[in-house]
Amino acid sequence: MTLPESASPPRTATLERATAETSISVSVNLDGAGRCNVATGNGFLDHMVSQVSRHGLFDIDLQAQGDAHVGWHHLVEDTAIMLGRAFAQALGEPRGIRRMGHAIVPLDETLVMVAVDWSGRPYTAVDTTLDNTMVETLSGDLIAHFLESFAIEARINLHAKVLAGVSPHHKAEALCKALARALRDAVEPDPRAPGQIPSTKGTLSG
Ligand SMILES: [Mn+2]
Repeated sequence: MTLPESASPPRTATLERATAETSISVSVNLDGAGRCNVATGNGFLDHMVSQVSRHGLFDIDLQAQGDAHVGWHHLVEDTAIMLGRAFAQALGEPRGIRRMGHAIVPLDETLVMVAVDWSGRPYTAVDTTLDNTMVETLSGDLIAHFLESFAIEARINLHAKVLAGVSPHHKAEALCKALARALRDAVEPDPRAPGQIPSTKGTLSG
C-alpha cells in the first residue's frame, strides 16, 4: 500500500555530539524553506553551511564549539560529519526520491560542477584547486575535507570539481551552492515513482 503524501514521516533529524575536541548540535529539515541558524565560531564555515541551506531549501540549525586554538581543522571536520549524519538520518530509507542530482554553478569568474548519487556507497572525487591557498580564515585543504567528510557520513557518492575561477572565496562558495542544488535534486520526491527504491538492485543500503 502506498501511503498518501500527508502520511509520510517528516524528513528531519536532530543530533548532538560532544567529543574532547568539539561540541555540536544540528537539526535538519530536508523539506524546509532554506532557513539557516548557524554559529560555528568561524565566519566562513558559517557562510558555507548557509549556502547549503539557502540553495538546497534545507532548514539547518547548527551550533558548534570547538578547540579553535589548535586551528579550524577539528571544527570544520566535525561540523561536516554531523551535518552529513543529520542528512542521512533525515532521509532515512531513500524511497521515492530522484536519487541522483547535479549542478553547474557560476559565481562571477568561477564555475563549478557537483554531482551526487544517494547510492548508500560513500565515494568522493573532489578537486577544489584550493589546497595551497587560504580561503579567508580557513586553509584551503579544509574545503575539500568539509565536502569529503559530509559525503562519507551522508553515505553519498560526491564528485565536485572547480572548472574555472580565480577567487578562493568564490570557488568555495560556489562549491557549496552547487552541492546544495545537487542534493536538493537528489532528495526531491519523484512523482513518477512514489514509494519506490530507485535502483534495479532493489536496495540502496550499500
Ligand atoms: Mn561569499
